[in-house]
Amino acid sequence: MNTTLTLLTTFLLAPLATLHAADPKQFPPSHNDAGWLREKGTLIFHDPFEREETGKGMKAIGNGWESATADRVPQIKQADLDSGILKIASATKEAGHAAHIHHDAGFTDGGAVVRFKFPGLNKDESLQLGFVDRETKGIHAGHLCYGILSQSNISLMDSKTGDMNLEIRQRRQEYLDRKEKLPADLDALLKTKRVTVPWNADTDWHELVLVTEGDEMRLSLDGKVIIHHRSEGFAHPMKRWFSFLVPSTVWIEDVKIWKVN
Ligand SMILES: [Ca+2]
Repeated sequence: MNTTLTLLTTFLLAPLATLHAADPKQFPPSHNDAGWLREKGTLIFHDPFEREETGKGMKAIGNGWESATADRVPQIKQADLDSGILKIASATKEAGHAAHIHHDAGFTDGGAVVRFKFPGLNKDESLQLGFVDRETKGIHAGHLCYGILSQSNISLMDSKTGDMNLEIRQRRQEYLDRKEKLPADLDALLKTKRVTVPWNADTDWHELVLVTEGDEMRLSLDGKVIIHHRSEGFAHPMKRWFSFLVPSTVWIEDVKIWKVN
């Protein structure tokens, strides 16, 4: 086999999911998504959380925040507004679901800028944030696409054409129920919908920027693109809600949502 062919074969055999992992050559330090949003976009929502909540439930956060999980445990306080910080502590066990809050967004290209920290109150603190459209059929609960931060890595996921597509979800569930390995074609398909990079979580404040532009999604931390991926679901024409899913504890001090178009 000649060298060209060997290289080509190596390229073709490389796992698809790793091909679009963050490449510093493609995103030099001068590429700044917060700047892109400010320059090209319109600020459609801003919440600095400088107020006190009006009651116990997650809907008491005010300023248009809603929660699909608040009514499961109305007696437990899962969101506390304290000194300009939204402190989320999920009653995951009691509610049978991680705390979920969302706010209207409404863009095709654009994104969110979030100041957050893991307070270090629990092990395995994680944060999933992204976009939802419950008005489009064929997607479980309208889940479109997400950035997911765990203690050891950060992922981007196209759920719309991946694990939350109703046909894919149903087929996958049959194997999960039987505790069987996914068939190769399904496994390979799902791997193209998600990319992951290693990351070490800490308890500092960070500025997170999550954007979609065409079929690309990018996640930046403190001014640098950490991970990006291209997948057809990211191009969904209507990111109707911006949502947080918090299984444990997370503090958020500022949220901005920008529409580029
Ligand atoms: Ca604040």
